Amino acid sequence: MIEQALILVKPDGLSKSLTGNILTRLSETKLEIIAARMVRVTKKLAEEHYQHLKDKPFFPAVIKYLLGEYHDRKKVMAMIYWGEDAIKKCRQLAGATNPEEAEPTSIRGSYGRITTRGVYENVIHVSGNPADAEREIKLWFQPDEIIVDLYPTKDIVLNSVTKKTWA
Ligand code: IDP
Ligand code: MG
Repeated sequence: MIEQALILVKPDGLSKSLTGNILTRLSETKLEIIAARMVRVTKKLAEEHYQHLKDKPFFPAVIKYLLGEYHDRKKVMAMIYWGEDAIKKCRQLAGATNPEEAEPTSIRGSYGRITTRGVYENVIHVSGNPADAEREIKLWFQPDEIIVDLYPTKDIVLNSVTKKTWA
């Protein structure tokens, strides 16, 4: 099935200069990158992204992790990978959630760690299933930032909206 997956290079991945290594590993999938942007993550975005973990004891720490509060790089690289079985292929290369249990040659097995605070710093996020992918892609991207029409859109007319443009 042709599907799409949201991929995030998390703050530890950026801080450790792993973007190139991660993209090289993901290129083994032969999937297409159909959107990419650097994001300064807000608390609201982080909490919405990890809403399924909100009752877990490690939730506050995972939010701080995604916000970049444990790293010198307060940013995340967000991408959409698109193609046959995109979610399965990307998750396979990413490896298990717990970096100690991840296959050693997987991305998380190679570069992840468990911190003394108990956070799994596993350098990359990959959507878990098509429904999560849709929810997450709509959180991280606007339709005109994606070069393929993934989901239905609508046109709205905005009045008196202030927008930054080049001076
Ligand atoms: P996933 O990223 O493999 O889909 P999720 O269960 O969706 O795993 O968890 C989201 C993120 O929360 C993980 O990638 C990891 O950074 C963190 N996390 C998940 N479970 C734990 C845990 O038991 N302890 C510490 N951090 C965790
Ligand atoms: Mg998940």
